[in-house]
Amino acid sequence: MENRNARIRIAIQKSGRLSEESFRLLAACGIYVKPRKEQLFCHSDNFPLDLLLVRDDDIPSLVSEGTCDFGIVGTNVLEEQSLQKKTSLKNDNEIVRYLGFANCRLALAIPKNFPYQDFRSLKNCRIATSYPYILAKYIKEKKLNLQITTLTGSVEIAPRLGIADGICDLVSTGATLEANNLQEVETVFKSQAVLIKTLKDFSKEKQGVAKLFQNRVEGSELANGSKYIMLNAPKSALSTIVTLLPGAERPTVMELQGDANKVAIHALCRENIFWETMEQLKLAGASSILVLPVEKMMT
Ligand code: PRT
Ligand code: ZN
Repeated sequence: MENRNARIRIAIQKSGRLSEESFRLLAACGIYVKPRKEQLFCHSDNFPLDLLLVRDDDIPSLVSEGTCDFGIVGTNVLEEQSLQKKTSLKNDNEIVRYLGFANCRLALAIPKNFPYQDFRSLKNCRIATSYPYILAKYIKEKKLNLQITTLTGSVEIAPRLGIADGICDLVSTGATLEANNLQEVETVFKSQAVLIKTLKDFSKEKQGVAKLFQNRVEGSELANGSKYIMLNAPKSALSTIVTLLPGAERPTVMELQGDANKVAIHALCRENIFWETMEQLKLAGASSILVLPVEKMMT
């Protein structure tokens, strides 16, 4: 019978901007979970992992308390809650990996007709935000005096309602600010999704599963930004060509049969390869250039 203590539990957002990519990450790790409608707890049949589908705001504390072993959340939520908890609870989780999705920034924005020169123009202004702790830390560092008005949603309409002079809210494309006649003036905090892990102790069996899971996340992340390149080149161009390969480590170089002056070069590139790089390789003498995606990687 399967040992229940050896299953890991991960909290991810039920529905919202983090959900799709969180599921995609699990799939890239070869972990298949099929949540049924309205089901908050589901398990994977092919990996000892259970999923808890919740609101993103609940994820840091579920992981801190050890109800879940891992979680995927934005650093905005993590930072806000850990600044808030500094006065009460200790934050009991760690970031194990930056995941590179749900990128956004917490920014200060003001009405377009506001006479703004630099952040000192905001002195004594009322700023509406859902992130009062991150904003308080920022203004303390900047030695700026502001009045913070905490709102839980629809922050962007606060200036129009006359309850604030400006806002501090998450921005990704800037379309919401534009639609509300606001201009972005300062970046307060840059955010992206992260994988967090509890600092509570794991049983020995769970430790093994957790390590396996983290290795798969790392492997899929590494593979994500990597390409495998194969090309032929004159031996004399070898050193130039190797310097052109982005993020390549120790390429394999093989002599081509029937042509002692030419070699085949194969390399794993840890960065994307753009058309410009291929054109430069061709100019340096490379031919038959093939770029292949890397699906999985284990180092
Ligand atoms: O229900 P639940 O509490 O789980 O979801 P939520 O409504 O709190 O969060 P959700 O799904 O909106 O966002 C989840 C996480 O995605 C956030 O905590 C961020 O880490 C990240 N993220 C990335 C964003 C954005 N981009 C974003 N653009 N979160 C919110 N926005 C909002 C922003 O508040 C503003 O209203 O989108 C609007 C601005 O977008 P642009 O593209 O018009 O600039
Ligand atoms: Zn939320």
